[in-house]
Amino acid sequence: MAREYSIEHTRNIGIMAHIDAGKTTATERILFYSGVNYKMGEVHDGAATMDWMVQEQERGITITSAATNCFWAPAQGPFKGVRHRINIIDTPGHVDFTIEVERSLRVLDGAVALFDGAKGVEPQSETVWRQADRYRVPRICFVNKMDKAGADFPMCLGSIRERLGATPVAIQWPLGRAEDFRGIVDLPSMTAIEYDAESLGARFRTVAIPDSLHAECTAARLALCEACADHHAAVMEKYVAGALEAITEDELHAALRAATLRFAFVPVLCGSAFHNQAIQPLLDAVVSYLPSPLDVPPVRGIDPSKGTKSRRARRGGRAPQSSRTFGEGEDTIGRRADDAEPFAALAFKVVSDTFVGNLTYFRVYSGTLETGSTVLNATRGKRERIGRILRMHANKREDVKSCCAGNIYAAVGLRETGTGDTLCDQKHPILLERMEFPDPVISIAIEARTKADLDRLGGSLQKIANEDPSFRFYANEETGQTIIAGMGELHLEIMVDRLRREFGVATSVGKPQVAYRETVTRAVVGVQGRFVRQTGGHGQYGHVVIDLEPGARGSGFVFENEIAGGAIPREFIPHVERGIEGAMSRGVLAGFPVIDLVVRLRDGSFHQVDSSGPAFEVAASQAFQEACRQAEPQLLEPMMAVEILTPEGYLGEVLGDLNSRRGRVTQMSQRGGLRIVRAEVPLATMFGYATDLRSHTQGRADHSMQFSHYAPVPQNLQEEIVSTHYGGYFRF
Ligand SMILES: Nc1nc2c(ncn2[C@@H]2O[C@H](COP(=O)(O)OP(=O)(O)OP(=O)(O)O)[C@@H](O)[C@H]2O)c(=O)[nH]1
Ligand SMILES: [Mg+2]
Repeated sequence: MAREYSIEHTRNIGIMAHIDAGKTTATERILFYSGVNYKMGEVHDGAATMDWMVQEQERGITITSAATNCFWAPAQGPFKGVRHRINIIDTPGHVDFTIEVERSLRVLDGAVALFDGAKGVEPQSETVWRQADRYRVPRICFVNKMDKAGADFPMCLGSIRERLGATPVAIQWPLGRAEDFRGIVDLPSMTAIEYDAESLGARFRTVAIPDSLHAECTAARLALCEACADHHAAVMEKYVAGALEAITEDELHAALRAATLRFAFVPVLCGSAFHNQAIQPLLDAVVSYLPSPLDVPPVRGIDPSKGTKSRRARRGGRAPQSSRTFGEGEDTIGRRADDAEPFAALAFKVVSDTFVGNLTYFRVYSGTLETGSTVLNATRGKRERIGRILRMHANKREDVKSCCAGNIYAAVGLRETGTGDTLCDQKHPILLERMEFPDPVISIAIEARTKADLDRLGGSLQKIANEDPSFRFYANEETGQTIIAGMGELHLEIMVDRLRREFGVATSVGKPQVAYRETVTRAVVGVQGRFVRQTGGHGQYGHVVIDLEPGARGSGFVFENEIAGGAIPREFIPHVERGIEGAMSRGVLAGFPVIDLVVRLRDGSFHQVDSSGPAFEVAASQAFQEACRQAEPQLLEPMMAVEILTPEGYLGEVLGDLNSRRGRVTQMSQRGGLRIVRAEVPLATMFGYATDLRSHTQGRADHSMQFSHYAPVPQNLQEEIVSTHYGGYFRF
């Protein structure tokens, strides 16, 4: 099969940043300049190609990550003039949709981190930066909104250094600032470029660097050469000799590429997406410095017939700590980004589409696949026939006959495949590392309005849950209500809206509730669980002895098997673990999920005839519940990291209000006339905060908040919650 573009000339990139930094606007410009779109879609007109959902268009925010692709031949750099295929994923900035960033990072090779030029690094940018660190995704930075009043490029470089702990190296310098912003100075070539407003920035011209900028740009180029010296012999030689003028553009581009791929530093560019300035050099930089699939290590997996690595249930509501793939080890298999290798792909997103049914997005790591062939879903041990393969442009699609290594596609009509599943060649099975998803922190009760609504409710919720692994639903057995749970108020609001519009299910909605957790505070040893039934013929027998101790916060559930000498036969051990996991979903204190503990299976006994897996499950569950009762259980509540930007004059009100919400201020700083307050506040007191803050400060303060960690609930509140919640609201 012929491939249109070699792997070397393919880029899979994501655009990520705090809410409203301009990711979607930048992506729209990319599609315009690369010739995919003939018109520019504006977010605030509800016309952006990438924000195609109604809810996105109404609110002017991105909710779900959208994939698209374009072609670009850079005007400079090591690949000058060579057409490249760029697959782009535009991600949402709002923290409630962080799952979208997480799953995108898993399948991308490189990323563009965007910043608001007047604000520098904002909280959600910090979060996505750490996520990208975890997945080892090389990145470049683009300081956007240089046309805004207060835009300050050096301030942004400083905040990248301080807040992200990264080493920013400017490769451009802004030409003018705020309303005077008109282009950039390209530091490797020391040329200034002005963008023409009439042609929406499509035309540009080279102008002389204004005298007023000469000193700044010369200093910035010196810093660039110094940073590049370590990554290129010729640059080093000339730098040491003081022959800065002699360092060529090509040498600098080569050094920049090497340094970016090695995570030595991050190149920083600037521009204004909205005013169509300096997007083309951003595309050049994507091709020049970000990796092709060949530049990242081969993906690793395990042979599915050999079972999974030691299991660890994460119930802490915390983002997973896993790396992109399994590490290199004896029992893992590597797959190079090569069409000749056996097929291996990861499904990272499932969308139910009104026209074509289930659309499963996947990233091909190795090999090729033709339509009509059958693959193995190694995660579920099921076969799937690939009837249609599509290449996606936001919500538009193009049929392709085959797909090849290093690209992103969507398959139509897969029945068995969920987010995070591995698809592979049946003859060469491989299981890539699963994705882990954060657990919901808030929930609300919903009730169908009519009988007809009720009939459709379950199926519709199931469809939404298939798409979004951070969304859950279940029935509250006590009240008969349906509970939906997710990452924040906005997340749930959007889901209720989707139920109504997409699925035609009208619901009434209750008040949001916090997803509490339970844990234990002291270690107990030698707790017995015994399940014995003597019924007529075949009986039941399971017996375990366990130790239980508190685990580190965020550690989830760790199970250690210390059975030696066959006190419990090997085949029953997984049942013991499953029994405990089951019991953990409903704690002994108030029925909330139990997290952060270590269970050690020490001893037990069995019966030659009567013992069975289910009997051991029951015994383990009983032992666990008893151990929890003895281990002083404690209620945990989600704590939010809140950042508030307020004019000095409202600081008193803001702090007083935080105090009344059981908040603890962790840091205060200043930027211009604004105070930045960072605090840790229990989620339970933060519902409706946006409205309250607006009224306290006449709409002049701004805030953002994200889940930080679980912390013990103060004793007096714990008693109150336990007495009102017993029966368990949450079962995930
Ligand atoms: N002044 C100015 N405004 C911009 C610029 N880029 C984007 N905007 C505006 O900022 C707002 C947010 O832009 P989006 O592109 O939706 O931002 P986003 O990062 O995609 O936002 P989310 O997807 O919701 O996280 C819109 O009103 C844009 O018109 C820019 O360069 N300058
Ligand atoms: Mg967006």
